[in-house]
Amino acid sequence: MLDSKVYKDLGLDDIRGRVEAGERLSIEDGERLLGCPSVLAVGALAHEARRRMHGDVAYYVVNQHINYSNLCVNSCRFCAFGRKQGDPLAFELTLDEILGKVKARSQDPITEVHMVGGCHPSLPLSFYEEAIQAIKALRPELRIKAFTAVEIAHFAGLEGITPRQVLLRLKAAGLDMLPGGGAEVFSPRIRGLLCPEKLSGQGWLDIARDAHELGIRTNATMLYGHIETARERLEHLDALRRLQDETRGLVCFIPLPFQPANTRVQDARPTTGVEDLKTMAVSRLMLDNVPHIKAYWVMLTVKLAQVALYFGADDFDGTVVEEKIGHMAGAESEQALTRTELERVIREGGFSPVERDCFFNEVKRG
Ligand code: V47
Repeated sequence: MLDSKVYKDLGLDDIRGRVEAGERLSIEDGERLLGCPSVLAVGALAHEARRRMHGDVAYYVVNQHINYSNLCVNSCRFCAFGRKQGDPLAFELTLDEILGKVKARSQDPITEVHMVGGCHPSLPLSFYEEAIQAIKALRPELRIKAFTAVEIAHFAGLEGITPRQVLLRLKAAGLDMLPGGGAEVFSPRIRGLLCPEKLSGQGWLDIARDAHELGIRTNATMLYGHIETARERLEHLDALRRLQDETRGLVCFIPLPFQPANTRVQDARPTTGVEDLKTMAVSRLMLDNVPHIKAYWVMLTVKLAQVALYFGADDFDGTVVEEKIGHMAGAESEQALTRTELERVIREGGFSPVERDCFFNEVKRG
């Protein structure tokens, strides 16, 4: 933390005291931090909270993203990935093609497959069960983090069963965890304007709760930097914090800066670095019960993600290899990082790299 005089001058003395005492911050505290003109003062508070939880460790994972299809029944205005049938950029992988992607990486020390797609109009749940089973048969040591709460709700609708039943079937097939996508901003106002067909914010939270109750842990995201207010961001964080008080099932939170290219959000501009760092820091400070905060380099760029490790983030995500959702929306980052590159960026940032699996268990290599 910076000198107490700095916080006194900024009118944030009370918040500094609460962070020092490990007390919970209110939504209003969060608004004051987001509005604070000194990104360093806010960042130093978040760094203190981060250091208490994780010391100088920064985590990364050796993973592989697989997008099985971008066909989507929804038309979210912020999304450049989803396509309708017949669109020249629409794609759909067969089971063999999904397995081909896993086989192509069989020499790499991957521990996690992150698999998501759009809300495909017709693929049955059995397709996803078979995909999970086949990947596990090929490489039993892999953890499969797949299908957002939005996809789970969609599968349930197609099959005429409950999201809980979908989760149970996927778990039985070998699903280890749900990724954090689809949360966007929970505000009904924002969803009405940007993604009216999508599962509601409350629906997202309910499915995450179902998953946690069934022993399936999840991540959570927030897509920010479009038309949401500071208050709506903070209410989103507060909703996640309340869910976590109930279930303890959230592993990692990922603030995603909106990438505007090829989207239908009017007058949208990319976020700025200071906005990204403040949002990261406020996320760490508000989500006092969520163990990990991810600097997702794909959306932030590698350089800003490295700096974000001083603003509350403790995780760098992973090698990724082939990313579509951010890059179709103009993300300027690389497609992949090697383990050596990830470790170098973390180490040169002044942190100790620790390889983890999807649950943040340390991976020890012989
Ligand atoms: O749900 C869509 C977002 C998410 C854009 O759980 C956009 O470990 C920026 O959830 N600009 C998918 N973001 C990515 C995601 C994720 C990524 C890495 C790790 C994990 C994890 C989860 O991307 C979507 C949506 O919120 N998104 N369009 C866009 N134009």
